[in-house]
Amino acid sequence: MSHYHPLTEAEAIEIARSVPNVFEDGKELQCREIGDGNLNLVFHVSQPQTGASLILKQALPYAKVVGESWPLTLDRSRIESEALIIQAKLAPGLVPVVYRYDPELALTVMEDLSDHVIMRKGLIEGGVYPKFAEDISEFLARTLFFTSDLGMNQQEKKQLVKSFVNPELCKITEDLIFDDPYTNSPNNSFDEHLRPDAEALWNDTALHLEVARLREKFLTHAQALLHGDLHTGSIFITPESTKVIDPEFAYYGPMGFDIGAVIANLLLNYAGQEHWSADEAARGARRTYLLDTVRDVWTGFESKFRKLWLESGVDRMARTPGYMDDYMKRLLQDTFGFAGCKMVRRVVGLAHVADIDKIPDDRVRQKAQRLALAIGASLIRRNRSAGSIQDLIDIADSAVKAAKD
Ligand code: SR1
Ligand code: MG
Repeated sequence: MSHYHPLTEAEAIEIARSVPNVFEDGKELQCREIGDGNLNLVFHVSQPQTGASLILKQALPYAKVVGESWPLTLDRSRIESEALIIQAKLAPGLVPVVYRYDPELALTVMEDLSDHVIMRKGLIEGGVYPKFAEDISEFLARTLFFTSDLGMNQQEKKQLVKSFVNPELCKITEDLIFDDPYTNSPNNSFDEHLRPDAEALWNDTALHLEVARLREKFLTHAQALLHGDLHTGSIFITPESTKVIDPEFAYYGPMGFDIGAVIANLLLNYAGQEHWSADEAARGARRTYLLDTVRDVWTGFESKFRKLWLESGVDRMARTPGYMDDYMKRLLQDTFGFAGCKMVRRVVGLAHVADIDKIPDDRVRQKAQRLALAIGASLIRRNRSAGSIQDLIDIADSAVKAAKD
């Protein structure tokens, strides 16, 4: 019989103590539950006398953000630990080290990254991360390429597709990102001043057609093993280091979904600068930094992915002249579309982001929300005609200019 139960802090200490070569015997351990995400318990166990520490992450059998009325599989804990192990092999140093996975307790014991900050918080506080674009483009290029039919044995890939079928977590995305924001769903949540904007989204059938196409890709296009929830709350950062965490939404899907997630969250912070920058000059400079980062993420990803293709490609037909250029163009277009969907859902859907929600002044928050919606909707509308990352920068720039007029 399963001995699953949500751990107490005392039990977390006991488990942490049993991990070899971390803590010194006979010295006190302390524990705090620090989970501030939507789904899990996270225990930080430390030994003040030695400075050693660990993280224990335990899946709850329901979505914490909603409560016990929304049951959720514990298998996501297996998916997360297996994804972290694959990502560590493909992108060394860019994910936390996993020390132990306990399937019965749905528990992953991993490296403590408390010397880093959650990137969303860091960006809100004005942090500058010169290594981020290089690191995240490396993570994206290597994890996506080497789990795709371009970079791995295609029979072994099918086995991986099978073990990463993640129906419940995918359904969250299918509903919250690709359905609810476009209808009057009880899952939606938005400030009342945004009702006209939400209703416009519910009635925009041309937009729905684009979202339906992107939703179809998310449902059917098993292109690579995705992280599946790569927002800035899933990234720990310092100016020198980047660590991607929380791949419990991992599954085989379209690559542009991960790339779009990173870009969408940089752009949500860009919209939030209505409040987080002290004045117009600082706002302009900060937005330039964020757009430069967006550009560097895409161009870094593209050049690394193309290099991997040329040096490590396994598919003879993929060397057909013209195919790589066509593939990269489609990836860029998917990135636009998925980034747009991810922006819209964070304003009118169920789970929002602090970059915008924590803006205290109603009028300023409303401006940031409308800016995020305008950029998001444009990216969705224009996804299939996107030709370069400059098109995306232009969309973000013009939305800011239009908001000033
Ligand atoms: C019910 S879970 C809500 C959101 O939190 C996660 O981080 C995912 O983004 C999900 O959509
Ligand atoms: Mg998460």
